[in-house]
Amino acid sequence: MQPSSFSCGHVAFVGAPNAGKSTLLNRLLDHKLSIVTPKPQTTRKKITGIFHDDRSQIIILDTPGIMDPKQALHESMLEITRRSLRESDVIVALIPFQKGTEPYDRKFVEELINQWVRPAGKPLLIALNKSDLVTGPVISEVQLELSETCKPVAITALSALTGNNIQKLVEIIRPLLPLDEPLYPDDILSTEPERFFVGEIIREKIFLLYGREIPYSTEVVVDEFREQHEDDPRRKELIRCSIIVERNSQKQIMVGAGGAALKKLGQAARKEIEELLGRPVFLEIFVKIRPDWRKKKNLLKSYGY
Ligand SMILES: Nc1nc2c(ncn2[C@@H]2O[C@H](COP(=O)(O)OP(=O)(O)OP(=O)(O)O)[C@@H](O)[C@H]2O)c(=O)[nH]1
Ligand SMILES: [Mg+2]
Repeated sequence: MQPSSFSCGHVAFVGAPNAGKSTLLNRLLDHKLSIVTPKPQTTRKKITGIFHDDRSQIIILDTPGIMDPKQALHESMLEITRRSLRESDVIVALIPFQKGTEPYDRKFVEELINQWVRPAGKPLLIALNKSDLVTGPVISEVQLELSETCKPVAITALSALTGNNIQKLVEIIRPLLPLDEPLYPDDILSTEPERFFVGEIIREKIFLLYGREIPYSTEVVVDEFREQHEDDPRRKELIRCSIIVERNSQKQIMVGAGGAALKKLGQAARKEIEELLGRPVFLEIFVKIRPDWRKKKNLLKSYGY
């Protein structure tokens, strides 16, 4: 039986690309669910992660970072963020500290609050992330400034990277959740299927292993995911994926001399997919050219955007 003071609801994490939204989700879940890379625009779709403790169930919606859209893909990513804000009961705006003359990006925060958070009409919490990057009075100064300018229900500084102060975030979210019983069983971490995360792992490795435009010009499609028969635990699971690129020159970079780059990608991805699934897999990757896929609505739709 759940304690009578139980709270449950949906919380959207929003912010700039690279703010640390996915890192924070993973830290709260104590599980690597959402992919994280040092490059902006890593997350392209909504990732649902479910946080459990004995007094709460927080259904966290990790969203694509808000940017100026340059092509149809970006428009779709922003629509995913907009929809997540509508689906949420509470919004956590994740604002990272930055090194340099300005402690945070004031211009972006104004846009974030006025154009994204306010229209959604939900209670606003502000989490100042990357507090490990700054020292001295700047943390309390920024908290004070943003309390006055943005009028959030609550504000806290934390570090998703080190885990410092993340429990405090749970404490300020909990009283704002509308439901008094859980929506999901307590052993469920996400509502997305395994095959979605298989594609995400491959995308993460592309972001980490390839430079310049390559990560942004690629998409991963899981074509086949043949579940293993339970009565034969040694049989490898077959996963067939396509990496979509825009041009032949990108395909050549993707594959590399003698196939070396693609092999390295496949090895890195397979290792992590096996950790996720807890069983051996046979991973086949094909590289396909779809000119200008990021601009074509029908292709984007078929890739789930
Ligand atoms: N120093 C520091 N780095 C952090 C912190 N949180 C996240 N990062 C780093 O910031 C980078 C971006 O993190 P992500 O979690 O991918 O950021 P995101 O907001 O999900 O980015 P998009 O998916 O592109 O919108 C990674 O290199 C993280 O390791 C933090 O608290 N401190
Ligand atoms: Mg992310």
